[in-house]
Amino acid sequence: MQYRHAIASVIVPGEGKTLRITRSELDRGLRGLLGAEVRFRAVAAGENSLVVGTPEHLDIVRQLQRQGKLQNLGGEGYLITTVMSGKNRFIVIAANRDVGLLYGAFHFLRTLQTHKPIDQLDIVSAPRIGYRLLDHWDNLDGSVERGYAGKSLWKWNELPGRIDNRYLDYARANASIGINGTVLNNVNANPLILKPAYLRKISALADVFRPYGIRVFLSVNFSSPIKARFEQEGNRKGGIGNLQTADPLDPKVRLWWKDKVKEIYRLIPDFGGFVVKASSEGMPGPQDYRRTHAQGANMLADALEPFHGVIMWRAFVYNADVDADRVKRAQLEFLPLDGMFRPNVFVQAKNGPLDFQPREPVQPLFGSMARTPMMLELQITQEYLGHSNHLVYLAPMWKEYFQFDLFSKGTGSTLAGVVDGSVRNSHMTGIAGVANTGNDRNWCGHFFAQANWYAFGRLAWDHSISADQIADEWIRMSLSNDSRTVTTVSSIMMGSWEACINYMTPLGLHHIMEVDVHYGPGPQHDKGREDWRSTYYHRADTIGLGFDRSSNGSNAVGQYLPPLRAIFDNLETCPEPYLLWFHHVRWDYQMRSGRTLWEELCQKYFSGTDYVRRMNEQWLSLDGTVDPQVFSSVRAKLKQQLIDAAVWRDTCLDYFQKFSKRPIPSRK
Ligand code: GCV
Repeated sequence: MQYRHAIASVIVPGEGKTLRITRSELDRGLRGLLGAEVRFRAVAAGENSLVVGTPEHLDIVRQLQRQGKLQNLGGEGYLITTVMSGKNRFIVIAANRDVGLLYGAFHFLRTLQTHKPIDQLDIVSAPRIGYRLLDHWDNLDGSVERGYAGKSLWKWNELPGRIDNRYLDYARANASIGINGTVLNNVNANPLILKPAYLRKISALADVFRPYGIRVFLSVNFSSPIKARFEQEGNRKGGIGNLQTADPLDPKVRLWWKDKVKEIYRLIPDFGGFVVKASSEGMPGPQDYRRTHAQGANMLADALEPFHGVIMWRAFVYNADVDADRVKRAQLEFLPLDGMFRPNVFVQAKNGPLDFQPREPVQPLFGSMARTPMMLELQITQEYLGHSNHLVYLAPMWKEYFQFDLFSKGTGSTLAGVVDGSVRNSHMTGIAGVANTGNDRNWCGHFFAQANWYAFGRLAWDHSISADQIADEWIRMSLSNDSRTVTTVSSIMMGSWEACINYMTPLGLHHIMEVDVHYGPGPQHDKGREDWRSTYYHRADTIGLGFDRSSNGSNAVGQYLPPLRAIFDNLETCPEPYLLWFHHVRWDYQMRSGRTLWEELCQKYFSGTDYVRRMNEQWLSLDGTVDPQVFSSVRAKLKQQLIDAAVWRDTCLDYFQKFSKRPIPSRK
């Protein structure tokens, strides 16, 4: 009733695609939420209204502009404020650009849908990070690397002729959380993506996404300019050109890329740029020609620079032949190049130095690269966290990473501050999330995996929002505003990540999953390349458990800045969540709880599994209060999660017990 009274009409003047979309989102959203038709008017008509516009279209917004209220909004920010006009109350959504209005409209709809008061609004919101991208690891054959939600959303065989309706819903969903770019294809890039036929398809997608503020980016294969000679390697190394080399210093190669980039911009004037996985996991790169990452990245950056495109050069590198400790490799290869990259190059690193494990310390490169914009890569798809079978709410994990202090400019140099540019006063800022979307009916495989897509967008926009708040919003919008439901679901979600760590890799264990599929436990795995073996990482023996990365071991701790390196180096001060990441610890070592390491390990595995049992019970208590289809699909997934958690617990404890030779303590 209150909302209906406050929104007797809606005024969104002006033309253009983004404004039309804003109007239609408000129409659709308000009709659903208010249960009534929405009256759109050209001008105010002596009633309470929702008024949406830029200074170009509305007097009331020009006034706000004169008062300096639009000053800090940039191109994407917005404000939502209450303005009295005589007896009438206007809710004004104002922005400098149309896309800000779209974001503001979604914020307003969220406010209603989560049942927040709207009588005295005073919301100012602008993104803290510039590039907020989803990275799709989608292959051209429709498969998705590490995708657990069906096939790729992109129907390459139908494009550009047919525009699937889902592209629009994809754009709407992303715009509603502030995502402003999409990398369409896998970083293990097939060079064919740069063929003219594909570029036309991509251009059609870019046309769909553009009015939603979403720009298109591509992953490119460094060997693209060379002849397709290596098809037997699954197209990883072959190219689409006719050159003999992809050497970044070769003038013909540089020209090839310049021409290709021009061709792209002719079709897609706002094309965003390239992501490059080079000299990494068998992908070609500058090192094939004895050139550095900087030389490779700069060649591409030079081609993109005239069009304001950027390079996101990944730092996901490791080489067992060179290093005794895989996690050190990125810093060893990249730190010497700090300051040598062109201004339109990001070095893009995963949150941790290994590979999206359930928990890692932050990649030290974020602290040490002082003169290169660092882009953060998070993984929304749950490669190592139970795929789309396990309910694991990732916002608490991402918050932990964001809040991790790297001490690059003294205390308070958090990862969030490095990524949003505030620590180093830099303006090139970016974050990417490896998408968990696919063509499954529910988009993400697990209903609750949608919460992770949502949370990624919300945190990319504003990393200061709490994980609780994001869960609360998502639950209210996706399930129910009923307070018991909200509290129960929130409690399931909030502890789910820690539970997953506990039943998979507690106390800093890592990379002990089954090989290749990365789903179940595989602590015994001891074959094939060394740095893919579980035994390489856990180092269990009769003395103890864990990888010694202290100054007496691989000295990976030395890659962190003081005082962090000393804190991690010392067994007594190393935070217990990272203990076995940094230390080989005796089985009888006394933990802060008073238990021995072995007892603590058992306790963690049991507590993780117990939490999943409680999640099952809590969910069952919601029977009848949430959508029945959602209820039954989540119930089935939670049952599976409990089975899997117990398998993890029992496999790992049985295996480690062979070394500890201690009894598994009876459970309390
Ligand atoms: C896209 C891990 C994954 C690979 C992935 C790679 C990467 O190794 O298992 O599937 O490849 O990371 O991020 O490049």
